[in-house]
Amino acid sequence: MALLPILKYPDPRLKEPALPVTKFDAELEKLVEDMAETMYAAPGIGLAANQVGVLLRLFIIDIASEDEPSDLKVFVNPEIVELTGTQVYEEGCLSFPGASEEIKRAAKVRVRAQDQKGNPFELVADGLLAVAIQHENDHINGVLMIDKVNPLKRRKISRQVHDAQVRAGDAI
Ligand code: GNR
Ligand code: NI
Repeated sequence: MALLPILKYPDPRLKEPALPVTKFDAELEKLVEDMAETMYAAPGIGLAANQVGVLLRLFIIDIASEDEPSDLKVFVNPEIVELTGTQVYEEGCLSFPGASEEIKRAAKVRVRAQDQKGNPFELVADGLLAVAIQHENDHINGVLMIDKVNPLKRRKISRQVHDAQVRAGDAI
């Protein structure tokens, strides 16, 4: 197991669309394990492969709360096949430390994907899980939460990320 460095906005690699996974091998399983360790350590409720610099169509999600057993969901080559309704949720992103913003998305999603062994599955989700699936699916298409908001909120997010980096001592 290994902790992977998480790319931060405005790293240009976060804007690149990821490519389909074709090999379901030990290397993929190791990547999923390392991503899970990285997500839990952050802590976060989701992580897309391109956030750790791997341009593959793969993300993981675990929305279980601290007092619940972990519930890791692995989505390889996901396809959102149905979006219904709308909801607004105050989102954060591990690539935007210190920032959060209300984002409007579908209330309910139907997604088809494969697990890390290549087995296909279909899942219908609402609430936070639906938000997380849409957030992570955006990541693997090179779309970030800052791309979903108006220019005013965009400036707010940029400032929040910048200020958080200054506080962390890793920006000039
Ligand atoms: O940890 C995360 N929390 C979160 C909260 C509301 C909506 C989306 C998210 S995803 C985020 C982790 C992350 O950046 N995944 O890409
Ligand atoms: Ni994110």
